[in-house]
Amino acid sequence: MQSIFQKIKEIALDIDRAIKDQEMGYSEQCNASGDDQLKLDVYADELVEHGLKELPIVRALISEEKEEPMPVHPEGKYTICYDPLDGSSIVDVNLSVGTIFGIYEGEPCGETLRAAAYIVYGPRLEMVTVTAGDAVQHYRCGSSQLFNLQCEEVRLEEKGKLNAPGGTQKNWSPRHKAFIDSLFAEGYRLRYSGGMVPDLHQILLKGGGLFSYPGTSDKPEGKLRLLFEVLPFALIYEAAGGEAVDEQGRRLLEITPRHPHDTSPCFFGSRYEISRMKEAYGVA
Ligand code: AHM
Ligand code: MG
Repeated sequence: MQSIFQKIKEIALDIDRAIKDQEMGYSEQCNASGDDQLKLDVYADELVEHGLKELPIVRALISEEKEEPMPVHPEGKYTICYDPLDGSSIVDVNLSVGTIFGIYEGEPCGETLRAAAYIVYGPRLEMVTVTAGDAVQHYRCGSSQLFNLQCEEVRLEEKGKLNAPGGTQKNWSPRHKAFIDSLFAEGYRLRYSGGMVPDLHQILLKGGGLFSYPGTSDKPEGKLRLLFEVLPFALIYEAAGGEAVDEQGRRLLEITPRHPHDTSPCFFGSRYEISRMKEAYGVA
């Protein structure tokens, strides 16, 4: 696993440079979920693919930007699913974006997820990693281009103060709206940038809160993809002492996607906010 994390650090430096230097316009393609691809999405995808392909331990790659899985080394152990540039719709306005990795052993699903990592490209370059069963680690890259360990065990508090509610409010269910309103009425503060990496990173490092992306009238299965976005963060939040569930209150890590690009409504938070969600949704 260390060879994969090491390679991810190298890829992070390459993508960070590309964000700063490359052209921002749209490519002429769209991805498997039907989103228009930026030239930067395509380039970041190539950087991840070329980097990870070098590792004999990698059996296959599945990218959010590609329709089909890509076989790599038949003898390899891990299938790595990744979102090369999450939040690409906010990269043009210079908000933070990220890259997310889920490292699976066998058919990718919650049960086979062995490790996860994400990179945040913000004013600083940071990385968070976890291997199943171990603590969540937080790194920051200095001017030496080295990732220095900032915290060897990131932990969520029992209850946080931040609320990051995703999706278009007009399309929320009345139940979801009432739940989100009740958190604000309790004193929670709105923190939502439109990038799940910086939004979840903020909640993780500030000790807790809730990030939600529910099923909506236009997207009943939510927007966020299981293999590349939802499951890696579920592993990280659970390992940090929080919880990650769907609208039935089921652990996201118990979900098996039927298709690599399947999405799921999702709720990530510290224990208190998730217990409030389960009560509000009647799934406690
Ligand atoms: P992307 O992978 O196309 O960038 O979309 C994922 C992003 C997440 O980072 C973010 O949480 C979500 O889309 C925001 O969606 P919305 O604007 O509907 O709240
Ligand atoms: Mg994404």
